[in-house]
Amino acid sequence: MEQPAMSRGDSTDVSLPDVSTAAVSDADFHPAVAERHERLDVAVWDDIYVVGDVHGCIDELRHLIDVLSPGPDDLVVFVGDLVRKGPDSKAVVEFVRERENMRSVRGNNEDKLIHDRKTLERLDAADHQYLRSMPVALSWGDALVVHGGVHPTRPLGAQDVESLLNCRSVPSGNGYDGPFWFERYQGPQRTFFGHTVLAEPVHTEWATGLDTGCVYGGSLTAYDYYDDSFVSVPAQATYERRPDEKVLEPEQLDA
Ligand SMILES: [Mn+2]
Repeated sequence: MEQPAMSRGDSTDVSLPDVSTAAVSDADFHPAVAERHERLDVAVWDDIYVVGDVHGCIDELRHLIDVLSPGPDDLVVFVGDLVRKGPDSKAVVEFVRERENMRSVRGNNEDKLIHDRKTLERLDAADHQYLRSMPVALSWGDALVVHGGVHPTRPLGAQDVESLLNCRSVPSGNGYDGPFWFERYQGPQRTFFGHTVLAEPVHTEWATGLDTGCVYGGSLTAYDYYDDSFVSVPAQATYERRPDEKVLEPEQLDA
């Protein structure tokens, strides 16, 4: 039976998930993911922001961080794809790497560099070391951050690194035709993701999509976790062209 995706706050009789059972541990993941899962102790952080795909857009990243103005006790988590396509991947990697309160999961574009399927001339050994150190999954409470997404019906333990990095439509392989994993997914984790380019952020009870296509002339978006709100800054240029059919409009999704 298909249940409609719900926006948080739509209905007062939606029971909140039991965080004790929705909290993931290494044992829940595929072994290859478990060794690249980082569990965060969020008690040590005040605010938490989750940021969409940056793709080398350093000016927009600086602008967004200026607007958010996180203090040293506020955490900024990125959904991956810091690199490639945009103007200055190296500057973005350095920006995140140099800040104690910033973390990113691995995106499919970091994965291409890690496995030498693509190269970026300007990245040095320290940059590559940092890319390899990035976790595939980050979690706290009942929250999970992965680049692509989680399959809505498969157990988490059956989803390998490749799957979490590239998940988009279900069944997989039909690109931007949908249906999409986040239209079907019913928890138990609240999952934050990038990878699928959206005209507007997706925000359902269980899934929050943050790639608003900055490198394609869209915007760079952050989600304020405790305030349950979005902050976006516009792209300063269109750095790479993308066909309209590969940017998801809200009306294409089950609401
Ligand atoms: Mn991306």
